[in-house]
Amino acid sequence: MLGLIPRLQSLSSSLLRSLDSATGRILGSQLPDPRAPDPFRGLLPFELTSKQALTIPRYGSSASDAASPNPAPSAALPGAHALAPPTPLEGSGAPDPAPFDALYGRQVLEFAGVCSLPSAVPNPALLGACASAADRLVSSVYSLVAASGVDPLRPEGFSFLGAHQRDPGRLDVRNHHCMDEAPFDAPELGEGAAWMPIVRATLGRDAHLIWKGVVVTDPGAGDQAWHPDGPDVPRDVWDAVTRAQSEPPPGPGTLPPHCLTVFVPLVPLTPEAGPTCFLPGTQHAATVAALKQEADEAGSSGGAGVPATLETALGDATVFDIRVRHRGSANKSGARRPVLYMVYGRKWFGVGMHRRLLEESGQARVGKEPPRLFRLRGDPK
Ligand SMILES: O=C(O)CCC(=O)C(=O)O
Repeated sequence: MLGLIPRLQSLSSSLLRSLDSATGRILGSQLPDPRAPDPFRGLLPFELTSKQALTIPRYGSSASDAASPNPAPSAALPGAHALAPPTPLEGSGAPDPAPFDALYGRQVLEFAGVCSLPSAVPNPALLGACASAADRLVSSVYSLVAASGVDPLRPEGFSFLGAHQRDPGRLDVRNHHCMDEAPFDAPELGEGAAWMPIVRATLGRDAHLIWKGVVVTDPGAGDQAWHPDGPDVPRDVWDAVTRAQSEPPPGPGTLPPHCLTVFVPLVPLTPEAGPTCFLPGTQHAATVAALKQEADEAGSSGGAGVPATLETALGDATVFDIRVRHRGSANKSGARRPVLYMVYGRKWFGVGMHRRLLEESGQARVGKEPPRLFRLRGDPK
């Protein structure tokens, strides 16, 4: 009788797990197990379509406890910060939350290409100051565009160095010099950011910031087209750079991430404001092929085209591999929707290689940079 209770308990937990898995399949989202040696056993990357499935736990949380195969970053990860005892956040009296599980973060990024970090910037005052600064930046960029003789409201948009309007009502301003000034220079948005251990675990300890900017979407702007944020790095280029650095070449299959973007929405991304949507796993050629097959076969419902729609609360961050297809959705709220972003690359990947790959893939005109509108980060004053 005594032996029966644990057996019944284990039976009911395995029944619950099967039920969970069946419900997940019906609803289109599966949950990985961060504590398992293979967290994605039996799953396909495009099945991780819920925020919960893509969330990285913090060290010490029940989802990433002492039984985790991922030891604390200090033990396992060069470059990740040590698991320090919680200290109060400046001015808030609240304890500093434990770091995110960086090794699991890397696993999710390699598998699904996108992950979610709840309360990564638990500082509403800072985010509010960034939203106001983003508003001022938009006004100043629109004035500069108008002064250059281009109508900032023309339907075909505009493209200057660091300022692009590809779709009506959605302005992307990157590497403006103000990104190195207050409030954007806050440590929790820079080297001290909660995502940095995951970025370094994924791209190497010498990963570096390439771009920092804001995408600001006006009320009334529609859904973006699905897109990756840059061309793939061809395997021969990977092989050449790793050979030149005496590093082992990448293994067969999907190449590891070379560049990651971190989105920090400066307002909550509710269904009205327009969450960013991702097609998990689209950094893998196999997922892209499955998507294409679904598009070609009428009535097919393989699942590779089901997006992960990542609604966010203020302070949440989303990290993604730039090869993953994503899009900003329509802003149906009455307010502007600013998203701060940081783009990080492996030590050998930067603006120069990105530009070269755009030119080689026919996505940019050779040797023709767009005109400059303002002083960029790092330019002499
Ligand atoms: O605004 C968003 O949610 C995504 C923006 C984006 O992906 C882009 O501008 O390339």
